[in-house]
Amino acid sequence: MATSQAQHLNGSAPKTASAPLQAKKDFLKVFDQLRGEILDDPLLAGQPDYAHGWLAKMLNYNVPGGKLNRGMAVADVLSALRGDKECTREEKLSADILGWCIELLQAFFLVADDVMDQSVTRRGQPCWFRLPEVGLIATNDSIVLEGCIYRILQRHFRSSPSYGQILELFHETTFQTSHGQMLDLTTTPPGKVDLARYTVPTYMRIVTFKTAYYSFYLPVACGLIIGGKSDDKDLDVAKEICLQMGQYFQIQDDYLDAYAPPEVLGKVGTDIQDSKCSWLIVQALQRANAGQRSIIEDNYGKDNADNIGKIKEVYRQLRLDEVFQKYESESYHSLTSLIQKQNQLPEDVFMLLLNKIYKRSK
Ligand code: GPP
Ligand code: MG
Ligand code: MG
Ligand code: MG
Repeated sequence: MATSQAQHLNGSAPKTASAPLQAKKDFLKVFDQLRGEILDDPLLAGQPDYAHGWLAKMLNYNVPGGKLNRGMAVADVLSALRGDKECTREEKLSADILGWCIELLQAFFLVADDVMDQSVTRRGQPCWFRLPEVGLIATNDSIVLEGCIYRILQRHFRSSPSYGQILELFHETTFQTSHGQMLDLTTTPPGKVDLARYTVPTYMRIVTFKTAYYSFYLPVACGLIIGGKSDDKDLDVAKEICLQMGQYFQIQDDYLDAYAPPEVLGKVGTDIQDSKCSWLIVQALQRANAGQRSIIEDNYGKDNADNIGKIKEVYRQLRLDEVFQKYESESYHSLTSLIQKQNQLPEDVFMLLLNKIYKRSK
């Protein structure tokens, strides 16, 4: 993917306060290019203006407005692999294109997840399906978002020796994530709350599959592929660390669902009324006395401010905020030692990601 005549970029960018902002701007520029390619896709030739307009609006609403951590991680992994050596402009572009494919995958998942979770807001705006003109068209839009990934991969990677590996990676990750989502949903069939299901092993399987593979292993594996360091041993080491990091990330997500102000988080929590197998309820059930357990039985999974308030009061009595903070610092230390223990890949490949999420507030 790299060419020797390509202009060189310094992997270790100057550490000024505006460097991350500039990196985000550069990454967003690549999105402009890819969006143009999708809108002008020859397979859609002749589409009516209103369909073209719908596609443009749908992409703008759902793809670029997040933290972009996953997408930008591909280029971060590549520069961590290179260390002091430079990566070419072409390699950086390949990393950013794969990064946008991950952001498209994330947009596909989130549009669908918000329908399934009956969420209200996402990234500080109404969920896409909540727009009166959208509704269940969002279901098809999520499929369109997924389709865009494979149009981009074909256009930009078809002639690369890694094309097959990249395709397999995206397909396997989607399969794993859909399994996680299935567990998330079937552990809590609508209208039925079975507290006996909310165990630590069940919880860990849900979060590993629904979040860790696509949010951490996928970006790192993409960076390793672009950087030419993706044999089985490299990927095994990356997988072990990334899955643990992804579990920690989803535990933060579950904690923030109940504890973060929605205006900071960009979304209103729905886990209590959706009776999710969330980290908080698993911890609460392990610590609750008989009275608290009966409050949980009577109020969990009910979409009413009074019921939700009673569950939050049990969380407060059990000091779950302190339990979480202790877990968070233990998790950071355990991840750091796992990262330091291996010699297969540079520590920065993982530490850059970990430091971006440690003690996050959104
Ligand atoms: C996060 O769950 C997991 C996903 C968004 C994956 C969805 C997978 C599909 C195949 C649709 P979450 O519901 O806790 O996320 P959030 O809190 O952001 O709604
Ligand atoms: Mg959700
Ligand atoms: Mg969900
Ligand atoms: Mg959540």
